[in-house]
Parts: sequence; structure tokens; C-alpha cells
Amino acid sequence: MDGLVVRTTGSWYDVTTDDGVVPCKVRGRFRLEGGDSTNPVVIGDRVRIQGQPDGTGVIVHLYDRSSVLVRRAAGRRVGVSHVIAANLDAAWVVQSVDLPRFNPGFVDRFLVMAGVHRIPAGIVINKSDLLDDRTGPPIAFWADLYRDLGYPVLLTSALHAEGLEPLREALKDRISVVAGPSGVGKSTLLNTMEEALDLRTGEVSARTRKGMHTTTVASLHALEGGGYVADTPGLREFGLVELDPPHLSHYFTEMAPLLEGCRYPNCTHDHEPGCAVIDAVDAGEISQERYASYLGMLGSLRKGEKDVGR
Ligand SMILES: Nc1nc2c(ncn2[C@@H]2O[C@H](COP(=O)(O)OP(=O)(O)OP(=O)(O)O)[C@@H](O)[C@H]2O)c(=O)[nH]1
Ligand SMILES: [Mg+2]
Ligand SMILES: [Zn+2]
Repeated sequence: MDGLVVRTTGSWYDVTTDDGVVPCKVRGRFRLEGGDSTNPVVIGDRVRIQGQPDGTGVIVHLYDRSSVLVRRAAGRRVGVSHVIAANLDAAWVVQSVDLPRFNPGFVDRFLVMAGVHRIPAGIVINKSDLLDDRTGPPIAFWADLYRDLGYPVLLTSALHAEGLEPLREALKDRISVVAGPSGVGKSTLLNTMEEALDLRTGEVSARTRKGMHTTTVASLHALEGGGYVADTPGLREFGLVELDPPHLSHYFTEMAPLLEGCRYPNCTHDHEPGCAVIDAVDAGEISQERYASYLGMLGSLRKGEKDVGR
């Protein structure tokens, strides 16, 4: 029997089949084949299962994945990855206008990792009800910047049920994931958009202005209009994996078309003479913010390489 993995908790995997949801275990060898990943079977995986007399199942085969969204495992070295979900058609990074504050570094890292795995990505900016004289200008700046780069940017308020129609349309008939820091309102947004969902939501701490990590496991949900969406636990940071420093610029959409113009083919665009990217930054064609973000990522990739080499 074939099915779709919709939830994983420790050693159990909920698999949706023609007979409904079957709680499954994984045959031991998958753990060994998982390689450098902390989790061998993830939501979005297509699997074959063998039913057991007690109504549970055993996952006996993992079908090839068309895509994966991967980040560096929390607190691990660069070489160890955590697969968030498989077989994704789209990946949305969710941020909020405030509480917690919009985090462009998180967005840029997410966009790079989606790019590496060839998953079309977009940005949801939630809590639009918190737009005011203070929050408005920076949010307008970031929204324009990412739109100019060609990414879809959706502005929503889960609280006031505003901006949900474009989101619903974007999620229709495909498998998508929403990911972002804790407390930006990922679960609230999905609950408001899709009444049948009853995802747990939590407060943002008044002291730290951050979320409390309410969602603890990723889960995939069928949508009324067709398609599936994955809600995921909030992340402190989005760690990069599987990237050589000279390749990073390929995933900055404003840099990629310029790379032929650099004097050195393995230019990292931070110090080399004759660099087309540095020229474009100086000419104001690439934003200072994105370039700073690029340099930050380059630094952490280099640092990570050294860690792994030890
Ligand atoms: N003002 C405002 N608050 C919102 C909005 N959406 C969600 N919230 C609040 O933000 C807090 C966090 O919401 P959650 O949906 O639990 O956030 P999350 O992103 O799922 O967080 P984790 O599961 O911890 O990753 C809750 O108090 C929500 O009521 C919104 O559009 N506007
Ligand atoms: Mg949540
Ligand atoms: Zn260069």
C-alpha cells in the first residue's frame, strides 16, 4: 500500500493511505541509509507500507524525492542536515511586521536554500495589522526589495483575516511548506485560512518579543481547495548546508547574471579585483543590505568548512 507521510513524531510516522491515516514505524535500515541527515523519512515523502495485524504499519520503501527543503541541523556542524520536508512544489518563508521583528537575514538564507533545491519560494509578511508609522517604512522597503528580485511577497493579517485569498490561491493544488521564526503566526495563518485545521498556537513573549516554540513537529495538511500545506516548528535561524562558498552567489538572483563578468571564475566577490558584483554594489544596482547578507553567509560557510575539516 502506498501513502504520503503527513506527520512524524520520534519513531512514529503518520502515513495517509486510501484506508486513512496509518501510524507507521520505519524499518531499521532506513536509519542507516539516511546518511548525513538527522531524519531519514520526512513529511511529504511518498512511501510504501506493510500493514501489521494491530493496525499499524511498517515503512518498507521510500520513493525518490522530487525535491527537499533542507537546513543545517540545530547546533550541528555544517555537514549535518535536517530535511524539513520532501516533494515540495513551493516554499514560503513567513515573517511578521513586528513581534517578532522582520528578519531579512533569515529570509535571505531561506531563499538561498530553496534556490539550491530548485523549489520556487515566496515571502509572507504576516501581522499587517501592526503596520504603523514606525513599522511601515522598513516593511515597505523589504517588500519592494524582494518583489524587485522577482519573489512573490504576500502581506497578510491572520488576526483580521486579511490578504488570505492570494495565499489560498498560491497554495492551491500543490504541496507547499510554510517556515519561519517562532511567533510570526504560521499556525494562526493556516487556521484562519482553512477552518478545518485546528493547529495549536501560542503567545509571543512580552519580554523577549519572540515566540515560544508552540508548534513542535512538522505536519502536512490537506487543503479544501486541493493541495497540501506543511506547518513547521519555528526556527531560530536558517542554517545553510551543501554549499561551496564560490557557489553562494548563484543563488542571489541579482548576482547570478553578473558572474560571467568577474575576472576570476571562482570569485567570491568579497575582495577580488575585477569583480562585477562589487562594481554593481558600488553602482547601487545591488542593494547594500543584500550584499551585507551575502557576506554574512559567505563568512558562515567558510567557518563551517573549517569546523567540518577538523
Ligand atoms: N497582531 C497579530 N497577531 C497575530 C497574527 N497572527 C498571529 N498572531 C499572534 O501571534 C502569536 C503566535 O502565533 P502562532 O500561530 O502560534 O505562531 P507560529 O509562527 O506558529 O509559532 P511557532 O509554532 O512557535 O513557530 C499568537 O499570539 C497569535 O495570536 C496577526 O496577523 N496579527
Ligand atoms: Mg506554530
Ligand atoms: Zn566577483
